[in-house]
Amino acid sequence: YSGERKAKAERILGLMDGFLKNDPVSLQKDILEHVEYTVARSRFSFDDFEAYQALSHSVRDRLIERWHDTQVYFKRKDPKRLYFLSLEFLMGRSLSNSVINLGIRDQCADALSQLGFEFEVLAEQEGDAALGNGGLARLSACQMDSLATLDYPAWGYGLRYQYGLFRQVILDGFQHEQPDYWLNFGNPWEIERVHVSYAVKFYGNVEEEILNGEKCKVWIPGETVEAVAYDNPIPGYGTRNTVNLRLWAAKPSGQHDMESYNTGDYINAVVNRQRAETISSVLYPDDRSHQGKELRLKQQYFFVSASLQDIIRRFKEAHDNFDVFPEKVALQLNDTHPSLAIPEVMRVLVDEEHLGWNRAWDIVCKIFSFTTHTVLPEGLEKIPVDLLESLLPRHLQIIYDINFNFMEELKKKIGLDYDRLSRMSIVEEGAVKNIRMANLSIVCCHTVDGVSRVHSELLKSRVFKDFYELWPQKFQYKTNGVTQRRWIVVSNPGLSALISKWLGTEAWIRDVDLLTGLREYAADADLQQEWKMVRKVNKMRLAEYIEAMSGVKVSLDAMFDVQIKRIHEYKRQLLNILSIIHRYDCIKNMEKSDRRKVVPRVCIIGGKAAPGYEIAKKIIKLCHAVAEKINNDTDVGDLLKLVFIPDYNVSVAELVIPGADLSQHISTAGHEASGTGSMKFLMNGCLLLATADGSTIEIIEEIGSDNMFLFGAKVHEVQALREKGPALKTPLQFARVVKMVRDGYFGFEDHFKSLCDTVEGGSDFYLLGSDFASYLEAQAAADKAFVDQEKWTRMSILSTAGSGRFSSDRTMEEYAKKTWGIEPCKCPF
Ligand code: 73E
Repeated sequence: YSGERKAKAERILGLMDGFLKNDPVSLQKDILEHVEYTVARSRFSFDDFEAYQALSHSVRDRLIERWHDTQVYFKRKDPKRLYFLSLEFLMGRSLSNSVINLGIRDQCADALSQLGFEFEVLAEQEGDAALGNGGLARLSACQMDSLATLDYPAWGYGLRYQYGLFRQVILDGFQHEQPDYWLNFGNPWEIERVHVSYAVKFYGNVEEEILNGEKCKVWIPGETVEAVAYDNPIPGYGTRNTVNLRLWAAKPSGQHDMESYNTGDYINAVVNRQRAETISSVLYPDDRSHQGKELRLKQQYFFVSASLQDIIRRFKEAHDNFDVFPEKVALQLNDTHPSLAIPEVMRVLVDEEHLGWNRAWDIVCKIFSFTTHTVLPEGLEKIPVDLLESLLPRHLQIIYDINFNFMEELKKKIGLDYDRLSRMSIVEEGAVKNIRMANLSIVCCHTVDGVSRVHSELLKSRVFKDFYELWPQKFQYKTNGVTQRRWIVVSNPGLSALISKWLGTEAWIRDVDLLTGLREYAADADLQQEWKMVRKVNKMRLAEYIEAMSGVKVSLDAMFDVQIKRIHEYKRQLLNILSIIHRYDCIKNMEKSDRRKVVPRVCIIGGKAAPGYEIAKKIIKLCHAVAEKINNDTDVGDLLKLVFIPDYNVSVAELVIPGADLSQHISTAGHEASGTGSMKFLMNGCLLLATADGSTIEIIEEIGSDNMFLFGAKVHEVQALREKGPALKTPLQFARVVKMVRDGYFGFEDHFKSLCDTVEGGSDFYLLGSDFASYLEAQAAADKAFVDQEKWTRMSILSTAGSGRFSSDRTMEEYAKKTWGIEPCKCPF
C-alpha cells in the first residue's frame, strides 16, 4: 500500500497490536478472552470442554489471519485456480492438525499447562467432522492438506451436511445406526458467510424466447433454495498459505412466494419453506451405490450450482471475456458425484452468458477433469431420465444435445457399429432410460484419472475400453496418497520425533521422500531399540482403548493384527474372521506342550456397514459371536483375542494405526481401486498382510515383497477362477470353519446361514475358498517373522522408509502438473 491506504493500514495494525502472537503468554491471554467473551464462561472457572472451545477459537483467529492473507494474495496474483468439487470430505478433528500445521503445538501445550490444562485431554473433546463415507472422502481431506502445504491456489467445494456419517452402536453384537448431529456443540472450525449465498433452482419448465433476434432457452424454475457458504480454513504446513474449503448449507429462499402467503395459510407456508433445509441435512451412508434417489440428485445439483455461481462470480470480478476462463479455472470432479457441473456450465454459458453452443462447448472441454474411484461397471452412477427431466429439465436437454453431437462425431470415426455406439452413448436405453454420468464425464473432460496403476489398467482394458480406444490420451492415473502430517505427525508424535532425530531434520514433514534416509539405519541396534519403545507406548495406548471399549484385556506381547475399513464383501473381513476361527480351532486341538510355540495375537476389526447392506451387517454380528466365544475361553487365554472396535472413524484410526503390528488389506484382486488405509499403516511402520490389489502393487515395488506378507489370486487370475466356480477345490480347513459357523458353534445358526451361502455351494464370488490356503500361509509367515523381533523391527523401519511415494503431496504435484496446469502461489509473509 501507499499514501492514505498505507497510513490507514498502519493505524489498524497499531490499534490491533499487529498480527496475533504465538508465544505462550499471548496464547493464554487469547484463550482467557475467548473463555470470557466467546464461550461466555468465567475466566476464573471453566472446564475441559470450555477450555477446548476457547483454545479452538484462539487457533481459529490465527487461521483466519492467514486465510485472509492467502485469499488477498491469490486475488492480487490471479493465478489459474483449482476448484476441487467433492460431495464428501472426511476431515476428522481439526485442533491437533491445525496447531501442528501452524507450528504452534508446543506453545499451545505450554500455555494450557500454565492454565492447568493438558493439550491432549482438550484435543479429545473434539468430535469428528464425518462428512463422508470412507476412502474417497478421507482422500479429499488429505488432498486439501497437501494443496495448502504446496501453496497451490486451490479451493474445495462440498456440502455441509447437518448429519454426518451415522454413529455405529453395537447392541448384542448387531450394528445399529444413530444420527450424527455433529453441530450440536458448535463448530469453531467454520465461518458462516451469511452474505455469500446463491439461489439454486429446481423443477419447472423450459421456455423459448427471442433475444436480439436469436432463439434462446429460459428455465422457469418451480422451486428455489438458498445456498449459504460456510468456510473452513485449511492451513498448510510450513507456509502461511491457508486454503478454503467452502461447504454449502441449504436455507429457505429469500424470494417470497407471495401466493402461498396470500392464501392465508401462513404456518404451512413457513413450514413448506423450511423443508428446503433437508437438501443438506444428511449424508448418504452407502459408499458404492445410491442410484435414482431424488434427494441425492438434489444434493448433487445444489452444491454444483452454488459452487459454479461462486466460481463464475469470482472470475467475472477480474475478467470480462470467457475465452480466458480455461486459463484461470480448473474444475476437478471427484468421481461422477459432481458431474452435473458439466451441463450446468453449458447452461450458464449458453443461456445466461449467451456465448453460443460451440464457444461454450470449447470452454467446457478445456476446464474439466475427472477422477474415477470405481472398479466395476455396476458401480457407475446412473440417473433415471424421468427424474432428471422433472428436477432439472434444461440440463436434460443439454445432455441430450451433448450426446447427439458426440454420437454424430463417433459415427464418423467408427461407422455404424450400433453395439459400440449404444455402449458409449451417454443415454442408456431400456425399460428405464438412464443418463450414464461416467460417460458424460469422459466425453466432456480432458483427463480421466484412475487412482492406482492397476486401477487405470482395468479402466482401459475393461470398464472404459471403448473410450480408451477412442481417446487414449485422456486416460491417466495418479496413485493415491495420504498426508504424513495427519498420519504420522499428528497421530504418532513419538514416531515423528524419532524419525526427525535419526534423519537430523524435520524436513521430511514437507519432503517425505527424505524418509528413505531411514533405510541405512534399519538394522542399527539403537534405532531398533528406540523404534520398539515408541511402538510399545502406542500399543499400550491402544490396549487401554480396547479395554475401555470392549472390556477385553490384551497382552502387549501379542501381535496386534488390525483390519479397519468399511465392511464389504469384497474387502473380505469374512476371510479374516474365518481364519481366526481356524486359528482358534488349531489352538484348541493342539497338545498343551505345543501351545508354547503359538504366537499370541490380538485380532482387531473395525468398520461400518451401510445400513441396508444385510450381508455386511451379518459379518459384524459374526465377528462379535466369534469374539464372545474366544475371549471367554480361559483355555486359550492370551494366545488369541478378537475385538471389534465400534464406531470406527478418523480419530479412532489415528489411535489404532500407530499401535498396529500387522494390518490386513485383503480384497479380492481387482476390486479395490486403490486403498489408502494401507498407506497410513505403512507410514507408521506396520507390516502389511495383503493381496496384490490396488495400490498394494505399487507398495510392493517400494518396499519389496520380502518386507510384507502377500497372498492370493492375482488380478489376471480372478476371472478364470470364477469361471471354474464349483469345480474349484476349496481346502478342507475352509469347509471345516464354515461348517462350524453353520452348525451353530457360535450360536445364531439361522442368522448366519445366508452368510455361509455366500462362500459355499459354488457361489463364492469373492474367492474366499480358493484364497484360503495361501492366506493361511501368509498368516503363518507373519507369525514366524514376529518371533524374530529384530527382523520384524527392521521390516517395520523399512516400511516407513519406503512410504514416501504414498504421500498426497506427490499425488497433488502430479495432478497440478499433468492434469490441472496450476502453479504454486506462495503468500510472501
Ligand atoms: O479403493 C478405494 C479408494 O482408495 C475406493 O473404493 C474408494 O475410493 C478410494 C479413494 O480413491 C471409493 N469410494 C467410492 N468409490 N470408490 C464411493 C462411491 C460412492 C459414494 C461414496 C464413495
